[in-house]
Amino acid sequence: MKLANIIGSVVGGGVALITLVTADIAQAVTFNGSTYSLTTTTTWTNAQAQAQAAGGSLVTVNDINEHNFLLSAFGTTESFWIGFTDQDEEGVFEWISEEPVIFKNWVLSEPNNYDGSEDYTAMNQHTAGGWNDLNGQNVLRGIIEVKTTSVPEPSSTLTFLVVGALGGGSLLKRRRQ
Ligand SMILES: [Ca+2]
Ligand SMILES: [Ca+2]
Ligand SMILES: [Ca+2]
Repeated sequence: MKLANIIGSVVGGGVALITLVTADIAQAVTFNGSTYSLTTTTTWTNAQAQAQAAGGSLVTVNDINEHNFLLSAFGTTESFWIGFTDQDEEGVFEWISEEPVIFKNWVLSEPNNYDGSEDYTAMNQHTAGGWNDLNGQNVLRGIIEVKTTSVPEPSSTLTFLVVGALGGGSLLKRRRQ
């Protein structure tokens, strides 16, 4: 959430919104090149929309270190939406950020796609840090992850764009590198 958005909210006079925004900023924490904060209490899809509006997505838990960090930063009792979903293909959970699936922390017997309608993952379910697939219409706060370390643009991509802009020869140019 940018300062301009906060000012906009103040000008707009949304008292409830201001309170939530302030709380999110207070909880923003950083770890290993990412900044984390919380969405409002809402459905998975809306939580993901809030994360995208903040420039990121619902958290991708890449490894045990990030998992442990999340538990220390946000606690082990409240359940939070994370960015793990099988909405595209039943039973195939993927990160909404499209990062590779390396780490998982399902609790025993999960994911179970209960009632045939569970495609979205929450952490701190049944156990500290444990994952469970839920119906996305449940309302929880979600953990937003925004990458704060920018990856420098590869020079080859830059050359490709310049050559392309000049009109032609881009494939040839690219192959030579
Ligand atoms: Ca991550
Ligand atoms: Ca499912
Ligand atoms: Ca489940």
